Amino acid sequence: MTSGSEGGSKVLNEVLLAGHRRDDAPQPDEAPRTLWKPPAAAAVPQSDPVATLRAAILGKLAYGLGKSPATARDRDWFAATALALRDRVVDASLETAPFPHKRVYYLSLEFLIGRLLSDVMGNLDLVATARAALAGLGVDLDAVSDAEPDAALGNGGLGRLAACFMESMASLAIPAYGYGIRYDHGLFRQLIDDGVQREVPETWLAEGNPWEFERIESACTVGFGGEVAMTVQADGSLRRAWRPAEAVRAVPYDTPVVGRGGRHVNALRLWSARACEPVDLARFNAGDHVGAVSDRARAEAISRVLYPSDGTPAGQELRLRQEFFFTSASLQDLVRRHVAERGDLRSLPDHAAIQLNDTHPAIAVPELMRLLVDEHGLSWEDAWHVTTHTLGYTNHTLMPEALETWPVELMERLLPRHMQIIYLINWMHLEEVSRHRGTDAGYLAEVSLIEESHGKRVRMGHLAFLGARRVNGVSALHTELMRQTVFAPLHALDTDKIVNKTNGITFRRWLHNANPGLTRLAVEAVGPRVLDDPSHLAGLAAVAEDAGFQDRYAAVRRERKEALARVVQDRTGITLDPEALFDVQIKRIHEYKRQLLNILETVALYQAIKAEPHRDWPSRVKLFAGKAAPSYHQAKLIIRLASDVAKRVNADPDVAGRLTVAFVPNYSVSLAEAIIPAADLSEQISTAGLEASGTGNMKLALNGALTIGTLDGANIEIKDHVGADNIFIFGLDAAGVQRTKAQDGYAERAIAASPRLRAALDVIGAGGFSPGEPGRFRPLVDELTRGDRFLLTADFDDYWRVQREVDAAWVRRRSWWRAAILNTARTAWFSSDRTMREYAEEIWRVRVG
Ligand code: 26V
Repeated sequence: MTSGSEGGSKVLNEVLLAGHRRDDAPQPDEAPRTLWKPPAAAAVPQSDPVATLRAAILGKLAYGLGKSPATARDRDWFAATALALRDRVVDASLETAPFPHKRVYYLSLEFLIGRLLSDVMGNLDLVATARAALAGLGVDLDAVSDAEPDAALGNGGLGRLAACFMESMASLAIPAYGYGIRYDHGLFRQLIDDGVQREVPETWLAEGNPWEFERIESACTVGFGGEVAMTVQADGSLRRAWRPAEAVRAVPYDTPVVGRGGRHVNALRLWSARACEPVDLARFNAGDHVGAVSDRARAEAISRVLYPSDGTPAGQELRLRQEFFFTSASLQDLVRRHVAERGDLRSLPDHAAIQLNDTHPAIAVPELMRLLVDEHGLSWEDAWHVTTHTLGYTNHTLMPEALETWPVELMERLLPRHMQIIYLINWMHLEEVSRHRGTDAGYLAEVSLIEESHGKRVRMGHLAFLGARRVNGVSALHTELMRQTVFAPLHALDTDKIVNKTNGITFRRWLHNANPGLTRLAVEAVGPRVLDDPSHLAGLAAVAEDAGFQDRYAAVRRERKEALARVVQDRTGITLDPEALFDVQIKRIHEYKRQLLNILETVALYQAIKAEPHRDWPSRVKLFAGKAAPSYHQAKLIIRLASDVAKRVNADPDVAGRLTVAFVPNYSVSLAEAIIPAADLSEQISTAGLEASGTGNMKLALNGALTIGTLDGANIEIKDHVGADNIFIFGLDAAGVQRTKAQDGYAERAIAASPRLRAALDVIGAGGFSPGEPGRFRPLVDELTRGDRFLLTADFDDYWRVQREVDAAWVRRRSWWRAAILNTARTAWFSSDRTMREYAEEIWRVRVG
């Protein structure tokens, strides 16, 4: 502050201090009661990092937020701290090479980020400094961290993966932009009313977002509808131009993503939809005040809410508008950048790699073609070469109901030029296929971009496949199944195109930040280099049998379990015993993930304990958390069953101290960060062949939970890494699932052969957990007895058997801790740094670092 501003600051101080002092506001030890001034930055010695950061925070509190310490709430301290740290990130970004040879563009409809404060502090090595800076003001860093809302711009695994990838790319100094939508409202908040899920809007932006920069100068326009005009060029050739009927402004907001050590910063660029005209003045002046803003409401609806469907194709026009909106804006942005930097768009593949996270941005194939051909005058052949050497496509599920297709009629109405381009791509593709493979109509129908079985629809997976240079699956099994099932006909045309990239997770968030106690132990055991290179975790194997180390490892777990018990008590009123085995299943609620199998086993265990109360049952806590899509009735019923079982079991003195069940509401990234370090057992029990990868499985194994799981997704690779002795595998494998499904009546036979399963189904079906409404859970029991699409009945007995092995293993506590430590020691490969290096080398062909 200069002396010239002193007078002004006096006035400002009076304004600041006119606010009410809250009784619970922290009383800062340095602030005078009457006149408070933020310390002048120049007066703080640079050699004192704590004082420097404290001054920066106080400066932001005053001049960024207009608040004094006396009136600041935790939320204000959070914003001030974030703004102060953002300055440091900006400083670091100015060091980041502005003109890299090649950039990655990661297009994703979802980025499930969670909180950013501890990420940023951790990567800037400022956690201790920030803690001390705030402590000197009487403010607790943990309370400040908790005041940050989660950025929940995603549904589950796919969105969280995008967030892990962004962090890893920054840490590896891979020049990258993440592109997505800045939803005003992220994933709904889940309330559980007497076991029933209720959705309420999430409001992460209600008090502003200190991390982002609005970049109005980089806004662009996205069109919809209208028609395609044809003009004859001077040379006699035809040129087509799309004349959209409607235009929406796309305004970008950049969130800097800082990598480990603050050496590299990338941007997450999220688009917000804005009307071109804020109000229709003619209508307003004619007295139609609502109609005057209706176009605006329609335009801005595009970025209003995240679709919570998690895979079930929404089938709604707004979803297609969201997909095209962010894809078009992102492509326009990167094309403009390329032209500015390099001039000729034919060199785009040398300088840009565009990754499509699932098919949500698959409209990029015709949109990039349109930009290149219609807007920039490239020949079709050149444009197709550029497109197919720039795009990559990641598939995240093979379940038929989750594969995106759009009605041709809708595409023609909303994106007429794109539909023409899709037809042209398809025509050329089918021509070539028939030249090489003959004209077998069945085969041609399988590889066509247009599915004609129930109305004409565009297959977005096929479109992405044709437009991409590489197509990848997310685990070894999933990639193999891609080749053998959904993409087999296309795979036959180019057997090099499908590659595997097993998913990973960022260890900075999921180990270092979420579990500082375990991180400290690892650093003590193998040295601080483990923070930069997780392969050093392998050194923990040497102390896996060391009783002293085991005790410290167990003490860290114990402390996290006590902390989690407080959270669960708070949210549910249920008391957990930290001595018990914490058995957790945390993920979206889906029939294929088989939470119901876990509940059936819980019910069977409850019955078994009641039948033999004097047996030595080890004490177990069954913890569930996860959201159901709002219209997914079976999933909501599964939540209700878990809650009803919890209510009855927890109230029954016969099982007290041996079995406790809790459904923890409103699962989120932040809740995951609290649960994962406290978990002893990780439930990964999907029907084999259906979970593409899973990433929670990796987070839990890394934190030392033992996995009970099927041979599905990345569980298989986790088993390969941790060793068969350190994981509990049960049930049918993917081939066994196929064989069993081919046999009629397998469910009936399985139920007949298992008295234990029968008894559990009987008590649920008869209303044993819903006495006020005996038929409540009939739909769940009916699904299992008539069809059982996800083979719960086929796997139940083996699951029960292996759960009893878990009981026995838990009792032999020394060997349990040995296995847990070996899980931590042997999961380094699941770092998303490894995944990103593989993408960089084999898909993007971009330099790392
Ligand atoms: C959604 C639905 C909804 C309808 C019923 C069937 C079904 C099947 C799958 C999905 C998920 C859609 C895409 C997705 O989120 N995939 C997830 O991607 C993660 C990151 O690659 C991966 O770890 C998960 O296994 C995969 O389900």
